[in-house]
Amino acid sequence: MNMTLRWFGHLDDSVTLKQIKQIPKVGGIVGTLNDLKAGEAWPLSRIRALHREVTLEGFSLEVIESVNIHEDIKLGLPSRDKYIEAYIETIRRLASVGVKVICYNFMPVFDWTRSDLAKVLPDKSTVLAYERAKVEAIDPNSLLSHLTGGAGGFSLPGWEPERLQEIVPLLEAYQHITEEQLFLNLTYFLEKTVPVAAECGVKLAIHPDDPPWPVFGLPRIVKNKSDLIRIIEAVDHPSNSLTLCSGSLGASLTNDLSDIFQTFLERDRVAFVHLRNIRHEPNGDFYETAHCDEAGSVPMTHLIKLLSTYNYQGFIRPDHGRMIWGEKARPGYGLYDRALGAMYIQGQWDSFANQREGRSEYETSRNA
Ligand SMILES: [Mn+2]
Repeated sequence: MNMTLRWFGHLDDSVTLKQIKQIPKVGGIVGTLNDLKAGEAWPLSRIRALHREVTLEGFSLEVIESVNIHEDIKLGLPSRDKYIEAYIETIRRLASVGVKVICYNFMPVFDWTRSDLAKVLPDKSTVLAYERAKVEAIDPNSLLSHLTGGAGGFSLPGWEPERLQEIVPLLEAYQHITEEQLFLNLTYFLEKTVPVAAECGVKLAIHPDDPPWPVFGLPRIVKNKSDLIRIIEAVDHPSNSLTLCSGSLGASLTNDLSDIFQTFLERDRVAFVHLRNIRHEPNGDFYETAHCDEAGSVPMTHLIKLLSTYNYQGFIRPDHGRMIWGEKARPGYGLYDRALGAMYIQGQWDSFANQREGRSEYETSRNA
């Protein structure tokens, strides 16, 4: 397991690399160039600058999240080919600096949806939350201003205003796209990109829909186990891989996280893991919580044990954390709670590794 933390770059993150360096065991940064538009080939100079910045602080840069996919690819428009060409160029350039995994999603228009960026929990920490009734009562444009207004000036990944300027015509364009058509458009994209990724030693790792059900009537095709099986079989190659996100998949009460993790670990198609805990309300709404088992509905210890049992060698990161200790940061991406999450995951991992390898914890500490 390679522990990483997501970082949005020195211009767009309240958290510094030097701070992340003080979290034990975080060896890699999950980087991004958040300001680039979907469809644009990432400039090699920018990629190299990011790589230099991250490696100078002693981290690896082997995972990128996200290289966003242009809507024309998802819509299957004739112009998709030029955007796929640009995507392929980005894959090649990222591979040239040693990137191994590219996390992306295939959600139409919105990368993720929440009704609240700062729900107050009883201990006064704040978290992202989803109330179905609130989301259904609001039009997408108002939700956009609600969310960007509550983000404290930080850009929200996937909710960049430029990208969403054309929101109404985009929503109309998707009126004709069924889930079946969207899946065919994903397959078309994978058929072109996976061979290049394979040649470069890169794994494409699709992120599940968040939440894993249709929002604003838009089609969703990365919701559950059968969707994930269909996707990895569409182009059956290890470079067509998955990001398993416990918070996104776990938001649906019908998803069995234990079964999903086992299925794809067994098939060796997990390139990246996001561990986030959420708690379900009785009506199916959910809010995000601290990473430990008792804080939420996700069987976190069990999932870490599965990763250990399969001797998972890929990348992992604590996903969204709570905002605690008065921190001002991008919602979900504060330093403090993600650091606590990283240590919870790492502690469990060490404990299972000791059990698996028949070592006592005393030996481990003596050898350190
Ligand atoms: Mn995630």
